[in-house]
Amino acid sequence: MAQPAVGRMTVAEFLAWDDGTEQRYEPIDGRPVAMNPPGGPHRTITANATGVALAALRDRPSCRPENEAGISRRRRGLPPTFAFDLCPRARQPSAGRDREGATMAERRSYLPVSGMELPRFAGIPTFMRLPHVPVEEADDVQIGLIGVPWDGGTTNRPGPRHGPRQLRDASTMIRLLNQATRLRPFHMARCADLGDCPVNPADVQDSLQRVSAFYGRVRAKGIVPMTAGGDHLVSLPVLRGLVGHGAPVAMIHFDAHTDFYDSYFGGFRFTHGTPFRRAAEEGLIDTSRVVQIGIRGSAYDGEDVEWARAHGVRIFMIEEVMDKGVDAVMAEARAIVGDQLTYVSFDIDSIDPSQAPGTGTPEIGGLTTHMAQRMIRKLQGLNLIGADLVEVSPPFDPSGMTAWVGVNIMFELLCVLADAVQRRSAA
Ligand SMILES: [Mn+2]
Repeated sequence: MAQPAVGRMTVAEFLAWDDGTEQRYEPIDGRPVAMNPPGGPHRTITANATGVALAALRDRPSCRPENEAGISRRRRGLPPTFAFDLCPRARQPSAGRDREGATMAERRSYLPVSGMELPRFAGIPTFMRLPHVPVEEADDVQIGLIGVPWDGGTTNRPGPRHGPRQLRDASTMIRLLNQATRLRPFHMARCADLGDCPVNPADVQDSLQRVSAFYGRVRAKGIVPMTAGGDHLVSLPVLRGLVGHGAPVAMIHFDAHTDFYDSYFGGFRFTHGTPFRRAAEEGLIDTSRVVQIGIRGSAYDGEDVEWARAHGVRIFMIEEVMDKGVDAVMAEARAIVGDQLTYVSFDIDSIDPSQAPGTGTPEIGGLTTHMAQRMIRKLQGLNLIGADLVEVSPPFDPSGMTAWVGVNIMFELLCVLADAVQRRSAA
């Protein structure tokens, strides 16, 4: 086939195109990629070869003039391009730089699509309008936003399996800058939507294995996960994958419930009320460095709280939180986890149901959204290895308010995760 004229190519043209050389080109990261044939003209295509919809690609940061690649092009005196670039699979020998002098890192962009370019209600939603990068291709991603659409551990009102999709939609509202802390997480760490973790809605143990295997791959890539559940049992396989056979980690856990129960329904040990009992037994968390914040409500018998306290967990019941205030509580929490590797788990039901009603087990008298924001910001500087936001249940969230709360909590968590990533990579 003759080479098409320089300019835009369709996917079909790209796939059919043979430039008559040994050089082969293929997409990287499952996203639009650049193609600069050595010695040949710069070409662009209008969709990638992995079948991602054209409309989605138009929304990609790599297509936008304000993204890193665009800035890089401007810096080099080149016009911004809305087309994405294709990179030759076989690297050119010049230290990984292409004909225009750009490195691979400069070519890729992990910035969200700007609401100044494409309205926030438009386009195919990914978490925070980040690029979608499958985990097997996420070689330079530092923070992966991951959905776990599963609620097989739910004992009462189900629905968090629908959480990731609604959270992705709501997350299109999130912007770049945290005005309170001045952190810009997307500029501090390369963030991407790694998609949804595979699950089996009809089998608890199979799902636990699938999730832990997925997070094992995330860990192997050195990616810090920001998880959107899913019910709270999701945290167990996430910790299994993330900690593996390593030393138990510290944890800061926001919740109305301890989730330290032993079993339900006559000995069944895997529900969203038991994940941290299992995590403690399996050596995934160090209970002497676990802090729980916001615990309240009526209880079965208090056995969960007694067991946790007997194993060194610091439980801040909601009354103590309200009496002492955010700063004092978080100062003590920080002192307990110290510089240990620390996981953060945030159950949306820690927030008062007047502000976050869409959850399976609401308890009155909870944290306000503002308190939660202030508390998460106090995690900056800790040695964080990952975080989750769980129990958003769209069927009980007709206003969509709970998802708004959830994605803003995710953004606060992302800010402190990005800070941890940035400091570790600078060390
Ligand atoms: Mn919970």
